[in-house]
Amino acid sequence: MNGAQSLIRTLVNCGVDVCFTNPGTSEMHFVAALDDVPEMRGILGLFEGVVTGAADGYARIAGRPAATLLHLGPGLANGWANLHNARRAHTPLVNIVGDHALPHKHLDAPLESDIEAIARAVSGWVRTSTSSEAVALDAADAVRASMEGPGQIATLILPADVSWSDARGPAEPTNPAVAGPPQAHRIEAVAAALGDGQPAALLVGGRVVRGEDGLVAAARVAAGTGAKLLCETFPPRLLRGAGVPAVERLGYLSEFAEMQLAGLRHLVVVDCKEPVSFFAYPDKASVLVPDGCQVHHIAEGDIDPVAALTALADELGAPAEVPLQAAGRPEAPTGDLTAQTMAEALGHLLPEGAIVSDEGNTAGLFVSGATAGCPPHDWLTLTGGAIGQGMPLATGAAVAAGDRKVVNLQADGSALYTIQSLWTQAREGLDVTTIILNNQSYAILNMELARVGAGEPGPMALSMLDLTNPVTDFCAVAQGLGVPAERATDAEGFTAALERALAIPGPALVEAMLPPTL
Ligand SMILES: Cc1ncc(C[n+]2csc(CCOP(=O)(O)OP(=O)(O)O)c2C)c(N)n1
Ligand SMILES: [Mg+2]
Repeated sequence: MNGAQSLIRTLVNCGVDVCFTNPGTSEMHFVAALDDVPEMRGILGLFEGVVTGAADGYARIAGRPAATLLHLGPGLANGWANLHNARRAHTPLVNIVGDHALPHKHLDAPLESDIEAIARAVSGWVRTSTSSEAVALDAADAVRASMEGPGQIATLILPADVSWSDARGPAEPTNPAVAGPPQAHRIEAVAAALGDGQPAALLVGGRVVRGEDGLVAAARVAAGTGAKLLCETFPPRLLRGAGVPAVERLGYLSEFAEMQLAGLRHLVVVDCKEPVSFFAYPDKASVLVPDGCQVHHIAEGDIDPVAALTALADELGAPAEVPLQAAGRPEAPTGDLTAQTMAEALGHLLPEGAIVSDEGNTAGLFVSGATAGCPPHDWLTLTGGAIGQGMPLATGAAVAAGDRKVVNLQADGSALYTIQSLWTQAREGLDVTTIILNNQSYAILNMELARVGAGEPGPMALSMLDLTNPVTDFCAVAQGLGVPAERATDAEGFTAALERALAIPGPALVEAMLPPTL
């Protein structure tokens, strides 16, 4: 057994049996070893941003890490933006980054670079494996590290000679530390503070909103105190729909978020960050917690946030029954195809148990409202603001999804960063319905241009935000990458095309032609 074989066998022993890859020469022993360990499913992505985003999407749904295989520093750097999003999502993810053989490194061959430096900026754990005898233990450590706390990125750098030299054999898994129980004094103090009758809100995210237990615990606290229930702006995975406690997401626009938080005296923050505005704007606040509002944390460090919220609800004597989202879908829309009618069509048709990868950006504004009463589904969002995530995330989610349908709500500009995700979807037969929101614009940047006070834009400035020359033909692109596609120009046509696409048990794409602004 060589190092690569012992590494892959160890990953499988540790429960990592999907590897999204984009390999090169230094990873050829790893690639060859895939046939020796048939339990490992290798999935090729045609750009590293697809590979890393897919690994993120996979873990958000599977609840356990996938591996990536990346080619030295440049491969890792190409995949970096979606690793940034995964880091923000606290996604467990194991990168295997190939490197030159150790005796080759000092020669400064063309692909030599400081891989550890690039890796450290997104990884909670980084190690370069230095011998084929140690690589199995290194791999087991990497998997364990990826699952530490809420989840993080672990990067194992794999020199080519560590892959090709003789190894002892695979290693067994080691367990991550389990989350600690809630701290009674903390819970009692927050319960007492919330008892003062002043305006309060709960801001929850991360693990709290992934599943029913957390959402019910949060809704109980809200019901028991009269506190408002809010969710972080971009949760990694939000369970929502009919019969599920509904949470209101904090707005992306700081003006809107400030209105949601106005007048609060207590803000209990659980498994997410205290709210700050996405960007700084001249003469506007960056910190969104209102003056005079006390911020409380009940589950810092390694404490299980759902257990802490449940303990708080119990401490408050909160009711067991909480308000649940009522069922309901919009009627099939008619007339012009707009962001609003597109949203209604999706709400009309969204399948039960769907997984939505949402990179809809401005044209997706009304979708949350239109789908609120649909049967229960999971919503995956752009956690780190680095666009080009939606299509890779949908791809990886579909690998983990079993028989659940994945719907990718995808803005046009962001689609064009990682459009080759479609090829992987076609090759693997993944059940993803992509809705391209073709507004032929970087619409949000037109809005931001005005908001930042950059002055009256000239024609050159405006052309930097305009995608009309030429207008992308997404149907042609999709078909070229092996995915059937239809273009829709009115509400009835879109609804019918979406219904047909959803009925296909594999990838399909609908291109919604939308006005350039909402
Ligand atoms: C990696 C990365 N590059 C650039 C940006 C800046 N950026 C933010 S939104 C945007 C354009 C989005 O356009 P589109 O996806 O079509 O959505 P729309 O604004 O039209 O709704 C760009 C370029 C970013 N957020 N991330
Ligand atoms: Mg656009």
